[in-house]
Amino acid sequence: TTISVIGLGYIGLPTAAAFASRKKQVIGVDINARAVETINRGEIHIVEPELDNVVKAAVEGGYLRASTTPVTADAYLIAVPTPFKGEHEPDMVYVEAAAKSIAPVLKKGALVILESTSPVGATEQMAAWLAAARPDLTFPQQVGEKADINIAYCPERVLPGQVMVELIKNDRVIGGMTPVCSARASELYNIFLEGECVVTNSRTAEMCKLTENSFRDVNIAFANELSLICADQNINVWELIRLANRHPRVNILQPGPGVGGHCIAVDPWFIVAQNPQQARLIRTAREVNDHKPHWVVDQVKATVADCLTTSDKRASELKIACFGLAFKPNIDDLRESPAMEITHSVAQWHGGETLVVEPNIHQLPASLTGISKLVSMQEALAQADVLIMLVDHKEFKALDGRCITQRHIVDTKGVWR
Ligand code: SAJ
Repeated sequence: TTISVIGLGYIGLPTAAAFASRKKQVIGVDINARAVETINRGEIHIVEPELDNVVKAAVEGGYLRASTTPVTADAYLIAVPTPFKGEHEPDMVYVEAAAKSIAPVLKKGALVILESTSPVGATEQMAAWLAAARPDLTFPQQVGEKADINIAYCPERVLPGQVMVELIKNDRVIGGMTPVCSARASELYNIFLEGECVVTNSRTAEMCKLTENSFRDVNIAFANELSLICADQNINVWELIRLANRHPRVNILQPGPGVGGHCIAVDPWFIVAQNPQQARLIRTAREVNDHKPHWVVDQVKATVADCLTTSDKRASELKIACFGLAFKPNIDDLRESPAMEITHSVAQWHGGETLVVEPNIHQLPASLTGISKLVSMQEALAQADVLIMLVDHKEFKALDGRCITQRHIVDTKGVWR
């Protein structure tokens, strides 16, 4: 079996490597020539624990190679991004381009799997693009089980930072366009999967992926809303949640500076875009979570004002230290990070110096250079008048509370309570 993975990013590359590690011939395809070169050298262009070793072994063993042009294969897995277009609408251009790029090399008997997070109906749409490009072949939407090409939707559900473990251990939802499509897709994933393949149709599988991330978003929104209410009522929200969670049927998540990353803050909008009338709770949860960084910035402004009333310093002499930039703890990923958004707003607003502590990076991102300064945790604690805790990195949690002499603190993660 030859497997071709289209899109060698955070999902495609680990998946390609997982198949190759089971001694399958894998050809990864990406439009990014530099990523292709890097992979062919046995190296990786993304940060993910353990991925480097698996890719290196797969390339050296001759099981994995990358290319910028599509090739004929027995199975295709499409793992390209589905970003927004306009106001929170899913943009299917990359899926469309991927489908159209494999269409000319598609041979009778091939299996095509879509893994990208997609709106409901995307797999049928992809099948239509393929059918339009290849009138000489038959597809499941035309002839059902007699089709020359099998098509399925099988969403990824791995947690960044634990991809190589979750890819193999997690159960997998398999949404074939027909039962045979599902059976073939299950057989393919069973090459490396230790979790179970759970079979359904493509529309349910598409909705399932969106549902999982919306569930998490709604639950985080509940925690974030509680944090606003508790601040107003002078109640410690972390203690409150700890107590409420002692109830056998209550399990509240943790509030924070907002919701970041490329999935939880995006996928719920795909549901809202398709069902704006019905998806009221899902939309509101998104709005609650997106509002949280603005609320934190207001808290910072109020805390700085408070600090000024008790200090003999002028505003331009005050130093503010922001702890953490990443979108969640113990990673270096700054994209779509509420901590970045808050730090940027604070640094632009504040007349004095803004210090940044982020143990996982060595250099500030471009948007923060010139308006803030990357310093060590010790420097920030020694110099700053106001502390803002944004990400509960292990280094910050390990800090001895006696090192903190500041009285003016905004703690969005309850680390320094
Ligand atoms: N967060 C909170 N409070 C919490 C938990 C998380 O504020 O109690 C915040 C994080 O700080 C972060 C954001 O939510 O800013 C998202 O982080 P996350 O760890 O919940 O999720 P992601 O984005 O890293 O990965 C999610 C996972 N989905 C679910 O857990 C349902 C992962 O399994 C998916 O594969 C991934 O999205 C994806 O690719 O869709």
